Amino acid sequence: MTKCKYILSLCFVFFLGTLPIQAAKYKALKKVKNGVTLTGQIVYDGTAPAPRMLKVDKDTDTCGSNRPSEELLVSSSGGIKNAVVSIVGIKKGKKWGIPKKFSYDQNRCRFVPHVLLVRPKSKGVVLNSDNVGHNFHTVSKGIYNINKKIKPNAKMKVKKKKIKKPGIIRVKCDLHSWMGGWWIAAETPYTELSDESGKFSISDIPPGKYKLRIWQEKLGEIVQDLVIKAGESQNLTIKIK
Ligand SMILES: [Cu+2]
Repeated sequence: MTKCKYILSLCFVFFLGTLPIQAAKYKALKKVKNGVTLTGQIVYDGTAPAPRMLKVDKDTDTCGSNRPSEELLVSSSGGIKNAVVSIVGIKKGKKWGIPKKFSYDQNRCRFVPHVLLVRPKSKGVVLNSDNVGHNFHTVSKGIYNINKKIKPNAKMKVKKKKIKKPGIIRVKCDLHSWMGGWWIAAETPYTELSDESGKFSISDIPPGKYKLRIWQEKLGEIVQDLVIKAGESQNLTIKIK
């Protein structure tokens, strides 16, 4: 088990650097011809481990007490929440569904939502809803790096174009070691997060041959072939561990 975890963490570091494998610029069309919907469920393969407990040992009046980590959320039926599902290789397709403007919160010393999908180059705001300060700190491979203190009940603006390109941004707070979150700057609108039961539904996919990529912060990444044929909707169950 220890060895397995070690290998996964190695994979994770590797993929953090390599996630954007689609270099061509994406073009949104007015209408997608013969668009197909792909539905599916991301499922934990086997019995999921009990959530790791986070040690909350500072500012406890605001932050609360020890609580389960959100790094791997598995439903009673095995569905994994917050897996990033993306189709790689679509150069022209549907309009962006991810808004141009985002809002991210720090509330009771946790990041809300735990995983946020953003559009590259979009603007947004990082709130601090707490009556204690946070030090908002991002880690990424040249996508959006900032290390800034946000005062109690204040906010920080993220200006347009600060998020330079698609990829994964890890978010943390240097004042509260247990705080952790993720921003995913999507390559195309064909990127979604799985819901509480691990389900996703990606619509308007132009027929073609692509890669389906699943990334989960704790389990790493898997990539598989995806063939979309006109008039044939698909439903997939993808097991990861
Ligand atoms: Cu904090």
